[in-house]
Amino acid sequence: MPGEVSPAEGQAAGAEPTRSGFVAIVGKPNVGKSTLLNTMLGVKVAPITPKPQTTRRGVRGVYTQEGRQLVFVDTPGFHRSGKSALDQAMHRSVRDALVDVDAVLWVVDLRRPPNDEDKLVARLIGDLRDTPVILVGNKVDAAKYPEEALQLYKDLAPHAERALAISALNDPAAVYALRDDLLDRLEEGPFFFPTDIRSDQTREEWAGELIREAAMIHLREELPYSVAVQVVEWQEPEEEGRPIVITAEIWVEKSGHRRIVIGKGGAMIKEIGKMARKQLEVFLQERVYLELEVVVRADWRQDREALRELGYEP
Ligand SMILES: Nc1nc2c(ncn2[C@@H]2O[C@H](COP(=O)(O)OP(=O)(O)OP(=O)(O)O)[C@@H](O)[C@H]2O)c(=O)[nH]1
Ligand SMILES: [Mg+2]
Repeated sequence: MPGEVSPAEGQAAGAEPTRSGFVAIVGKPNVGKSTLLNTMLGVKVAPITPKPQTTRRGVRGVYTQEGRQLVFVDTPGFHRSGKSALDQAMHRSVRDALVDVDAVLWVVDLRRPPNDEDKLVARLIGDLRDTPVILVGNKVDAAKYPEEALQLYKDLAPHAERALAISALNDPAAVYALRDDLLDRLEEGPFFFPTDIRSDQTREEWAGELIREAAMIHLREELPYSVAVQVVEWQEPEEEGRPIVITAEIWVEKSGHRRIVIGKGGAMIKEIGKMARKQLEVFLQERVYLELEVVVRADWRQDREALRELGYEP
């Protein structure tokens, strides 16, 4: 994996050698993996929604501090695989993320005891022999019996080297303590990303994820899962005071879906656009004009070519 990106600057002559490492974040859907990543980095690199299976590709988030670089790999929630090509691509991206990493964070939801999906993840990481696994019990802020729950998860991962209870959403200090622990154990190695880089996504991919996040939050039932977003144009303003113009396609699988995403008199697409634009403006610190088009791309979830275009194919 590290071979894919070229080592960056950061090793000044005579300076201390740099330290670096990869950390995979895995777990079943909706436990808070992407929230944990975003809190670790202090910026929003990954989309978060209350719905399971939000993350679809293994996004890398980079944290660099004083000669040390941690590369986190956020992964799609590991779930009982459906038959679609998308489901299979998501599974592969979890398995790929576990190859060649220096540590694995297994994130679980302490509000509930383990279920079959957690057991699936436990089996997956149980096969890792030489990689340290840290069990991260998340959502402790909302858990009734956190200690009991954490113990049940520990029983599923007897090889985990430690277990902790945190709230990725509400207790950044606990997340930073975990980050410091990971920084402390880094071994000597080159930086894999330039020091000012926070993720391996292009700005278009990142913006597309924020738009998809807004769509997933607004849509119901099966629809959040049949939507994909492709940013097709990004125009920086030519004059001061003008907005950045971002043009994106929202892909749906059927023309019936298209009608729902557009909504009565365009009400739904307007809401989605408003939410996405606000988020984009917060992070870009600039005005944004968002142009959204809903496109029917029949059965894109079964279409390997479409999955490649969307970057979902690992
Ligand atoms: N109460 C509470 N909610 C949390 C916490 N962390 C995350 N959440 C919520 O859990 C939901 C899922 O969070 P995500 O970060 O998208 O979860 P994920 O594991 O990345 O989900 P997938 O990408 O679908 O696998 C969101 O509604 C978050 O706000 C936490 O510490 N406490
Ligand atoms: Mg996620």
